[in-house]
Amino acid sequence: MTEQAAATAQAAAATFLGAFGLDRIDLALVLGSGWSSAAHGLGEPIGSVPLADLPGFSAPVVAGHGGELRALRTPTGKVAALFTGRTHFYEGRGVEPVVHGVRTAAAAGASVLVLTNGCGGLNPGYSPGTPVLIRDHLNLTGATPLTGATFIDLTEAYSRRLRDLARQVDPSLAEGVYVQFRGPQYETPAEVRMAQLLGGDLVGMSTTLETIAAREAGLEVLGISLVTNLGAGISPEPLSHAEVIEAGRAAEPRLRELLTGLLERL
Ligand code: 8IG
Repeated sequence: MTEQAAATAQAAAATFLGAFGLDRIDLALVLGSGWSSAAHGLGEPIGSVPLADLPGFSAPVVAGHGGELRALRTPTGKVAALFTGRTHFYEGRGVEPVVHGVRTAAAAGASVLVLTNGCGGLNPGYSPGTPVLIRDHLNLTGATPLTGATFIDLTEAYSRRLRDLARQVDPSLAEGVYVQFRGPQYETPAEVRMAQLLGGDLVGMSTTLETIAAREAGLEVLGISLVTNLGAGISPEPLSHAEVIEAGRAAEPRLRELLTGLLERL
């Protein structure tokens, strides 16, 4: 991370904390496609700021990818910061804006980061609407948020402790390897077969760069994907943004229980 990136994250954290008279947060949660309605009403609201009002952030571009940072109190009295949207690598502004939220959460004192996303499923057994815990990832973006000789260990990038905690809430949760492509186009059927051959279970356009930045910052990471569609070519249907929205709607009760149970345990 550059000194400039660290300073901007510090400034954003100070602005956010100052807006609500908080001295620190305990954890942060990033909502991906299909997750926002499930997170509605989670915890006791403290307040909310538009991301665009915080140093280093700009408004997200995709409809349904909201752009607020909310502070809320969890049932155990911890303070959580909830990002209702994220910046994606495919927006073309480079890696720094993609991981700025993670760095801001770390600068604000968070020790745990929950990253959620909507993604394509590579395993035909994952029907749309299935949440899957991320066990590991393949970063196929060719990018990294790290600068210089920053040798970060990713052996357990996605915390086993947090995955076990999530399974206490929902023992039926599957676990898989998340493959990040740069996007914004979805994969071709040949790319989907490649990702399957490489050991992937899930394909998406987020999360891996954020996880790398989180591990650099010392955050413990829980990644949860909502499979919203099968990878291209697995089913004869073309991919549509409408099915992404619909899968989120259908999965809402299960995701809400999962997030609620997690907040009771984190
Ligand atoms: I939602 O099938 C969603 N995001 N790369 N592939 C990729 N990203 C996605 C997909 C998908 N579905």
